[in-house]
Amino acid sequence: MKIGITCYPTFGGSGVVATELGKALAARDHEIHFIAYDLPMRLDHVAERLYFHEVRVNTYPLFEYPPYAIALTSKMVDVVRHENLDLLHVHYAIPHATSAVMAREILDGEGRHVPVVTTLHGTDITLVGQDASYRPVVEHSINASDGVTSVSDWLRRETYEHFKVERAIEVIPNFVDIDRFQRTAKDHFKQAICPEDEKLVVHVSNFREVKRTPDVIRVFNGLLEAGVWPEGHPKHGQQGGVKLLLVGDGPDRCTCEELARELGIYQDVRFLGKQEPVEEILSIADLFLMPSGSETFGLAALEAMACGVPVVSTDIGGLPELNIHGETGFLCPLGDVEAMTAASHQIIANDSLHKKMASAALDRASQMFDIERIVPQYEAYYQHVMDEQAEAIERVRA
Ligand code: GMT
Repeated sequence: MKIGITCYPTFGGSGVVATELGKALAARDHEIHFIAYDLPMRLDHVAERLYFHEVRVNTYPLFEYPPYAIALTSKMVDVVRHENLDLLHVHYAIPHATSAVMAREILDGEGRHVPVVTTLHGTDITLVGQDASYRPVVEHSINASDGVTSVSDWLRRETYEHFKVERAIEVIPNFVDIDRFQRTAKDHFKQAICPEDEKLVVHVSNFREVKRTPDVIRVFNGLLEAGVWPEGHPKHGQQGGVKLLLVGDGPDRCTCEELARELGIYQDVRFLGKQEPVEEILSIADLFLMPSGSETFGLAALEAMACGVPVVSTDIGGLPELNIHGETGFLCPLGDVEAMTAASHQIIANDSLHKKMASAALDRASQMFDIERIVPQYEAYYQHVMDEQAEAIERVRA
């Protein structure tokens, strides 16, 4: 198939999923055309059957707000016409689904029928999409898509609850490349970050308010105070024994830096900024923290689990579909720093529990969310949508 993929190219789960999906589809002999305003973050190498088309927004003194959705629609039309695409797959409804539906209408007028598949990812449904300034258009674009998928069952239910959507929504969960996200020895980091073989807690996010990153600092502070030096270590019983690595950047980073300074723990926290490849860091972690206020799936937690890292997360959104309480980690009430600290301490201060959870995390990631299992679900869904459209065209002709 020849597939056009549109996503947000910057840091963020939907862009990562879209890019990894495109790369996997290209490896499975499909021709993939990314259509976005910038090169997607993880589209970091040239490969056969992978193409990138940049959307350029022409500015004009009259435009206070450059009309990106229109420029994207025009680019989609152009790429479908010249590359003979079979299908457009857009990730995150705003404005991608709207542009794709409009592009489809323009192309329909030329006798080209290109179905649109929309994947709902997160705040396009749970937050931004519900704002009155977007809602009617989001609702229309979902209903007008030829196929709609969501990344968790919870998100599917939320969509039905908050929007007038009658069409079927297929749940296709996020995925991870088990061969790439693997556990490795900590050796190369030992001197630089944990010279005394301290445990490593990791958090990866875009530091937006919804990620509640200051809670990561507070939980980590609680762990330091409790102390996690293993038995037999000369410092056993003392405070410390753990370091925190923070990957990513965004609005709350400064707040987190200030909080770490205020608590006097800045020397135990490393702010690494935007890092790729993230698997190098996850592969040496002992615990992953995700205290989010809203999370439709939690891709970063899945990537950690694939590296055999137990997860302490909030018990919200799609997270319980990923992180199994008491097996792959713990689920705690939203904002309950004490509970998250106790859960984290329980895992990293107890070697046998840690081992058990690490192995359960890896098993769950590989048995349920391996790329080899999920990508064929997208292929089958594309085929289903294309068959349905072909039948509908036949019916009209007959
Ligand atoms: O919706 C967002 O706020 C951003 C979105 C993204 O595009 O980065 O994240 C969502 O999509 C990810 C990939 O499907 C999920 O793993 C995240 O849980 C989800 N984020 C939220 O729901 C906050």
